Amino acid sequence: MPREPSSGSSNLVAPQPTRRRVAAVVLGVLACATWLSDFPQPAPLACVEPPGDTRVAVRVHCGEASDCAAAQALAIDVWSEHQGPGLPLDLVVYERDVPTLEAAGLRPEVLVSDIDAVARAEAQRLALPEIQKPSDWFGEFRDFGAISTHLGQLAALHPERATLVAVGSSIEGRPLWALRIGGQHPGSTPMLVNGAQHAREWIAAMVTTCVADRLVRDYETVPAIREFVDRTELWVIPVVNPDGYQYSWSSNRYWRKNRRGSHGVDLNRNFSVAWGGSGSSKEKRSEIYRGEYAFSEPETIALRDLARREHIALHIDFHSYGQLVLYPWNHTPAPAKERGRFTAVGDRIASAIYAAHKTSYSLKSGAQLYPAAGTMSDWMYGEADALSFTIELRPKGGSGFVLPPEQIRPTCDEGLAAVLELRAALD
Ligand code: 0X9
Ligand code: ZN
Repeated sequence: MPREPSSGSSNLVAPQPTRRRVAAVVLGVLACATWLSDFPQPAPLACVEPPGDTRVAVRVHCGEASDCAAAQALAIDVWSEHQGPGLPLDLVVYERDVPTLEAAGLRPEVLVSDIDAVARAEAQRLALPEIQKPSDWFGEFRDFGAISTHLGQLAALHPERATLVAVGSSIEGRPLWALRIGGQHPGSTPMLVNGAQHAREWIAAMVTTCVADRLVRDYETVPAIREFVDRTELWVIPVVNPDGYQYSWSSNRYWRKNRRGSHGVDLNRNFSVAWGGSGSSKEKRSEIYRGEYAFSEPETIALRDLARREHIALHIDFHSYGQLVLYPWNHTPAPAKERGRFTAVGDRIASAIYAAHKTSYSLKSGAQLYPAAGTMSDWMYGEADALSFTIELRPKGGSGFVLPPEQIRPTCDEGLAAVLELRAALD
C-alpha cells in the first residue's frame, strides 16, 4: 500500500472496520437484525452484504499518468507495489465503482471479488480447533502470542546458538522480540532480518519466524545452514509492529500501520533518510502517514538503535506482496552509489529464490516502482551503511495479503534462500 490513492489532494482513508449492517431476510424466516459484530467474527449465516458496499480488489491497466490518477481517485486502498504509467495497479474499490473503471477504459480485472468475505473465511478457518495443532506449526498463520512462544521454544531448544532478546517495546507495551542466532565466533557478520512492519502482511511474519526455525533446527543436518550460522550473528525480528499485527488479527484484517492514536503511523515512512519526502504523507488518516517527526515511534527507534549498536552490515526487510527484490534508493530515482553492487547481489538473491520453487521475483530499485520516503531500507543503507534489501514476498498479485496457508512453507524456502545468498554474496 504504497501511496495516496489519488495523486493530489486526498488522504487515504483507512480501511473500514468490518461492521456491517445486514439487510437480508432469508427464507422469509431469519430476519437479520443489524449486525455489529466486529471482524473477525463471521457474518451470521443467511446475512448478506448491503448491495454496493462490497469491497473489491481490482487490477487496472493505466496507459497514462492521468488514467492512474482517475483510478486512484476511486480507490479506498492501494495494494500495488507496481505503480506508474504502463504498469498494472492493484486497488480496492467499492463494487459499485467497477463499471466506472470499465467506462474509463482501464480494463479492471477482479483479483478478489469481496475482500471482507475472504478475511471472514480466513478468520473462520483460524478459529477451528484443529488449527492449533502444534505438529504443523507452519501449516497455518499464527498470531503474535504464538510467534513469541515459538521463538522462546527455539531459544530453549538450542541456547548455544539462539537467544531471545526484547530489543524494545511497542506503543501498547508488547515486546519487540529478536531471536539472535549464531554470533559465537569472533568476526561473525552482523545481519538483521525483520518482518511485518506492515501489520496485514502476515506472510512476512511467518517467513521470518520460519527462517529462524530452519537456521536453529537444521544446523546439524544442513551444511549451508551450519556454515551460515558459524559465520553470522543474525538478528531475526519477525514482528516489528506487534500492535498493528494483533489488531489485524482481532479487528481489521487490512490494517497496515502501527497503533499510534486512533490513526497509526506507517513505520516504513518514519525513518530519517528523506523523511517527509514524496511517497509519504503528513495526513494522519493516510496509509502512508509518516508520523510527527522521524523516529517518533518506539518501534522504529528500537530498530535504529539495534542497527547502530550491533553495526549491522546486511539487512532484509520482508514485506508482501509482489514477488520483488528491491534495493535503495526507495525515495529517489537517482542511482545509489553502490548500484552496481546492489544489482549484482540482488541478481544472486533473485536467482537463489528462483532455484527454490521456480518462482520469479523481479529485481528493481524501490523508486523504479514509486518513490517512498523515510523507509527502513534507505536508512539502513544511507545511515547504517548496510547492504539492505526490501523483499516483497508472494503472491505476485492474486489474493493479495490473504494467502492460503499452504503457501507459508514454499515462501519460507524462498525467504531462507534470500537470507543465505545475501550472506554468501559478502564473501
Ligand atoms: O510501500 C512500502 O512501504 C513497501 N511496499 S508495501 O506494499 N509492502 O507497503 C515498499 C517500500 C519500497 N518500495 C518502493 N520504494 N517502491
Ligand atoms: Zn509492506
